[in-house]
Amino acid sequence: MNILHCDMDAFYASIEQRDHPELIGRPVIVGGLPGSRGVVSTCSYEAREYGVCSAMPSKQAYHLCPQAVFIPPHIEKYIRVSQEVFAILHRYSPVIEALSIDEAFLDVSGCHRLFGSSAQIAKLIKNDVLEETGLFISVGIAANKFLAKLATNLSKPNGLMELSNDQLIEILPSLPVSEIWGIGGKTAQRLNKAGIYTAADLLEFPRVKLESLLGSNTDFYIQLCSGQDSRPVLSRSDRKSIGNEITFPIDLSDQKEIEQLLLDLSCQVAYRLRHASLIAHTVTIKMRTPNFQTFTRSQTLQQGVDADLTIYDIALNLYHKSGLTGKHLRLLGLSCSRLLERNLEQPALFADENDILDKIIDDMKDKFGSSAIKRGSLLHNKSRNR
Ligand code: TTP
Ligand code: MG
Repeated sequence: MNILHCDMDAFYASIEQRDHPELIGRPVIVGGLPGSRGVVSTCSYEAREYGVCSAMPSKQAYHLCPQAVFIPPHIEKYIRVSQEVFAILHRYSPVIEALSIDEAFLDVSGCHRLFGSSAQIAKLIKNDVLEETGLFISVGIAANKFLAKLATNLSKPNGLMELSNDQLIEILPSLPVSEIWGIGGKTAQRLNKAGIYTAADLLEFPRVKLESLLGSNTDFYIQLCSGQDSRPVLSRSDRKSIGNEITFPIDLSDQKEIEQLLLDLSCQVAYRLRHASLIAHTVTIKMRTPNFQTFTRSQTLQQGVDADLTIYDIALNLYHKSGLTGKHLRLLGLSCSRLLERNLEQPALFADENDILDKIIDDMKDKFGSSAIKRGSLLHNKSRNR
């Protein structure tokens, strides 16, 4: 059992409780204020008892829990704490894959001589995090990433769980499909409609029919439902690609709308590249038609790219040449691969003229959140606002 999944408890809300001790033990909601059109970023476990959760409109949260203390987010502070937590994680393994501001996988296979068993390493991490930040982190231990994350979720808050094979046999079959990593709300609904509610239901379902529900990911989910996951923990420099995709609420064929979404995806992916100080030598777009056929188109470039509009130009060109313009699509994706550390590549002879604008946009996103600023042409994106 060499994979650890670490995730801070109620991250933003716990930081606010730590900094305002009078809030300890009370329902605290970080996010938009109740009078605004904002949403909940997160809330303390006390507020979760009333049904409040992340991404819920703040108005609804207020309705469920009017006595909660609402606090606007202080992102810069949360980033600072995140850096402290990641510095602690780096003490215990060089193989770390960050998943978000407060969550990471560690592969500790090579670390036992120095620090002891996986459970001992988890305890050391929990102690250090509590001592140095005053916050709780939950740690799940298992043989692979999927199970380690499951162990964390099962043990939260202030959890530490090593998922044994016996526990696995007991827990996994009845696990709701909505709890399986990567199965979002929409897919879970589709599965439920077909009578698949749990991992065991999914494994019993005829494979051919399953494929019409899960497409090219069918085998991957079958493996997860059997407790298998062969994906390695990838530290940043091992990362093979960075990508985002959108499944549309209804199939889209409007070329302008699809182009806008490509621009949106290009900006999201380019931002992630720049944040990781990486540049990409291959840009790939992925399109899935309503009958679940998936098409990809790629371009490999001599000079690495990380600018919003450069990536968009390439993606747009790939879309125009794909033979799928005007066709209905149910999913659109964009990914960048053949990644190189930015400072390892010779700078381009002429700096990309978009660099300065990207830098300004990045600074604003870092300060105010990734939805705080968008390119003007994205503001009227109908599908995103549906
Ligand atoms: P999570 O780890 O998903 O949530 P959490 O740490 O608040 O609670 P727990 O892990 O104990 O369930 O997300 C980490 C932070 O990311 C969270 O504190 C706030 C932010 N966040 C958002 O801003 N919006 C969201 O929709 C989610 C899910 C998280
Ligand atoms: Mg968390």
